[in-house]
Amino acid sequence: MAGFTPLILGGCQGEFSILDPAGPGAASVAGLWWGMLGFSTMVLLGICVLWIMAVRRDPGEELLEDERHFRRWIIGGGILLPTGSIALLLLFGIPAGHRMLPLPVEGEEALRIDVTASQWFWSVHYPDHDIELSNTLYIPVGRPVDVHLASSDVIHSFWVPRLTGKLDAIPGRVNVLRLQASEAGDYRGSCAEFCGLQHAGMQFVVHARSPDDFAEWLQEQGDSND
Ligand SMILES: [Cu+2]
Repeated sequence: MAGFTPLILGGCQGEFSILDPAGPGAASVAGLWWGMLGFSTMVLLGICVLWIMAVRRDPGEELLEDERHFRRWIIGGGILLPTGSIALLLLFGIPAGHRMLPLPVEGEEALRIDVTASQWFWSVHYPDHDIELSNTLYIPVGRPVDVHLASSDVIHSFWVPRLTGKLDAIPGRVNVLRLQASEAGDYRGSCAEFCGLQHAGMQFVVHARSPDDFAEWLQEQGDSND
């Protein structure tokens, strides 16, 4: 255990870590992950206690086979515990999912970026600014961004672990994913749905820039498009 722990914890950091969030969507995913880890640890400990009690029981001990005893385990452990666990998960899971939806926001309108996934690259288009990029997105820090996701061939999945949850790009339809960065930086993203031989190489980068730097970048792109 002592040998494996550093190896396992090594996965908590890095460019693809959901446990190092840099945006509100990713922060709620990370919170949910920690909650689930805590809850599943308690369930595991409970099972271990029952297992130890069963192993240590004297074989000659008389079993309590009355109906009340059975009912307590079946209703408590088989119905109430799973129902309560699922309800608790939904209570925290639904708001986390809402942060990925393109819901109306107060203040500045969300920036729209159209992203089309193809084997094996990402085409990026800013419809309001007439900018085309590939495998790269630029976004302003602190402003919600709605990524309109499409696919030109098979199912792909758009995922920037440090910014928000993942969403599938499905041929024939457009799915919308809300993402937001709370600090400037370069965030790596990847296709998260196996889509063919070069799937592992289907990566991209989201450059989050301060609003001023982003406005400057837009200006430069406008110049280079003219
Ligand atoms: Cu893929």
